[in-house]
Amino acid sequence: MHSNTKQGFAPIAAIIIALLVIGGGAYGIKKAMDKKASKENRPAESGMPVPGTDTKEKEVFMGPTTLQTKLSEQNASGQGGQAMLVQTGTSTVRIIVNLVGKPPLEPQPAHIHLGSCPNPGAVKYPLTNIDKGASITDIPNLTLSQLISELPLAINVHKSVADLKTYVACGDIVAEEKKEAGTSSAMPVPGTDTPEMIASKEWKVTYTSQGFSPKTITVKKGDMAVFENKTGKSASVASDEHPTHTIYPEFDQYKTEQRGKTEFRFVFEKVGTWKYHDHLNSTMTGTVIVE
Ligand SMILES: [Cu+2]
Repeated sequence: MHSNTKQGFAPIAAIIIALLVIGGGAYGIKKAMDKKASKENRPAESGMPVPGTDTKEKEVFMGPTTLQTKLSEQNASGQGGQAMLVQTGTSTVRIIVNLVGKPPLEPQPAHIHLGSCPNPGAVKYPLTNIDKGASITDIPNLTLSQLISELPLAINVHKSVADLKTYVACGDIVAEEKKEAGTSSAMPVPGTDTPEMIASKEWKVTYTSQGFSPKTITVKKGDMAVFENKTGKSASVASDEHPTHTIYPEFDQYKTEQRGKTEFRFVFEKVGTWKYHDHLNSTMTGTVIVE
């Protein structure tokens, strides 16, 4: 009896310890997964788009906070629109700028400036150049509340790299959370009042030594694909055919300011089936179907 009790104790203690370890491990894994989830964007995770299901950025993250900034036309540019500022994790703010009204073919620099429109001050946070009316920027180590504490700030869009002095659109960031219902919130935009067309999506393609994944993505016209090079080697995403890239000549990382970067962002404005490759390793291929 006595020895039985002793023998029985050891396995029970072992089970308790095991449970504690498993529990602790699971907590750690969950934390890691939460972190990971916050870094990845939804389209890449969910794979193919489901027509009709409008997956908004704000549904992706726990406790999202979104600010909406109206960008007003400056200097009779014919361009205006909006910026969405979304907290996409514990310490990243994503800024999605969409302009409507005859976007020029050349990239347009944009920044968050100190101060207010129409004459904001120094650049506080540079944004991704606006390409054909759209740009997405992730600012790490920043929260929306921190950003709000730094107000007044303004989002300002410049005419071109060559003509930074001419402002084409500007909007003061306001610390008012975007209301769920009023997606359009009656934002007047030059030349249009269809705010629906503003919501463009971002699709992630990861490039590893195994190739591009997903190998084929189906996007909507105006959506942005983000090609992330995780091969550890130089790569350059380019439209077929190698080496001339004439099928979709604009779709060529090397020709953009993102040349040599590990991330290539491109907005697909042409409907069609676009095969591409890594120009530095042309056996690695993928396809973007633009509907
Ligand atoms: Cu090539």
